[in-house]
Amino acid sequence: MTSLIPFLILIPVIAAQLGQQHSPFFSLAQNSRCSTFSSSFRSKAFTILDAIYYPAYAPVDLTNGQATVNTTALPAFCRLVLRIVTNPGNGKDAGAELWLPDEWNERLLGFGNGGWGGGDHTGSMWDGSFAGPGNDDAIIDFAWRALHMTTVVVKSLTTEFYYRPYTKSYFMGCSTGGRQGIKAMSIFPEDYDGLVLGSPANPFGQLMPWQARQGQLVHPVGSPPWIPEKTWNLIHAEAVKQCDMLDGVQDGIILDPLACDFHPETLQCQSNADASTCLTSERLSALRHLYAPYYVGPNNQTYVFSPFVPGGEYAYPQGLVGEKLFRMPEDYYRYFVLNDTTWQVSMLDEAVVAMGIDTNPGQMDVSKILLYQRRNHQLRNALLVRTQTYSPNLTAFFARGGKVLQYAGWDDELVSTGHSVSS
Ligand SMILES: [Ca+2]
Repeated sequence: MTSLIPFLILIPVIAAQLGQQHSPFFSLAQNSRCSTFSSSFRSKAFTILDAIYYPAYAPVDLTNGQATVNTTALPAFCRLVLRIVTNPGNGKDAGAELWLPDEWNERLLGFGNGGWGGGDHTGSMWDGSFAGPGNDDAIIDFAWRALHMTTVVVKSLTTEFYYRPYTKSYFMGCSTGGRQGIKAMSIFPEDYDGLVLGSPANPFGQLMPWQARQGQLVHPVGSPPWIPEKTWNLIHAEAVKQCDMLDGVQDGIILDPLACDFHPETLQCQSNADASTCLTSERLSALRHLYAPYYVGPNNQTYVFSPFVPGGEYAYPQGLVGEKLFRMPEDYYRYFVLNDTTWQVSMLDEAVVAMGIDTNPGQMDVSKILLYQRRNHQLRNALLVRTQTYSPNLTAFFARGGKVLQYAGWDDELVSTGHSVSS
């Protein structure tokens, strides 16, 4: 049994106003119920590791490698620490928590993960080594299974705890959490009635090579195309200068970056210029690629992912084009796709890109995204010959009245916005 722990908290939504007082007797009863519940409700589907009652406004500090929770602002609740069996065949399980407020409005709210949330709790949320090599159960749990199994269990537990069922179930997630929500809508349309999804890391098999490629365009640090942070500031000022007024308000904000036809060549260095005050031809070339959609394949006909947009230059060096290469793509190919712990991002080529998309590890993307059709199964001979439309198929979710809000940040330094914008 491995220790894959997607840190999912499902919180029955708090009905009471935070300032509302509870009677001492009521809290005492709830405290008792919290402590006895774990021994009164047993199932092969899960284990309750711990049950802790927090009085109203008690300190709650659960900060660890994957989550930051440190507050005194919560009403009284019972916290259940769970292990959810995700593969009964081999005992594979995943971690989750269920928070049950004393006063409940009969609604559930699930929270998704970020980064490699779904990895080992003892490591960083950016460490994907939990997945391999060859840990298929961990990959499937990360892709979709742990969330679904957890959702099923906590719905049952909540009903038992309150002696009545929930009326609505909601989900919130950003980045990886956004992808989790899209996947849930697609294959388990009954799991949630409404979802709020931010900057979904989706399609993951296309996001990963794009993230790797953005870094490769400027690395290594100090090489001719490398763009230092102070130069990014220069580029940002120029982008704002060119496009701020497109929205009619001079406020330093480019309201619609897609309307901005940014020409960074206005910053091109003239002969004998100080390179810290302008863009060399190598930097300018890198910038053009960073701000252009990522295509691969014969004649660059196959779309992979959307680009950075003008206006976010103060954020981009904090992410994919910073001094330290973003780790997720390397771990994705090492542990999820290639089972090769020596693989490095500098080895990324179009055959590896195709391999990742074709493999779709754990079926984590909402559908088999057939951007590529390989002529045979030899990686070396992978060819990119076909483009198909991305189709998440959310018909069943919407047919039952499901609702979703999706948002993205134009200046997101890790997940560009084009995947959330229809044109
Ligand atoms: Ca403006």
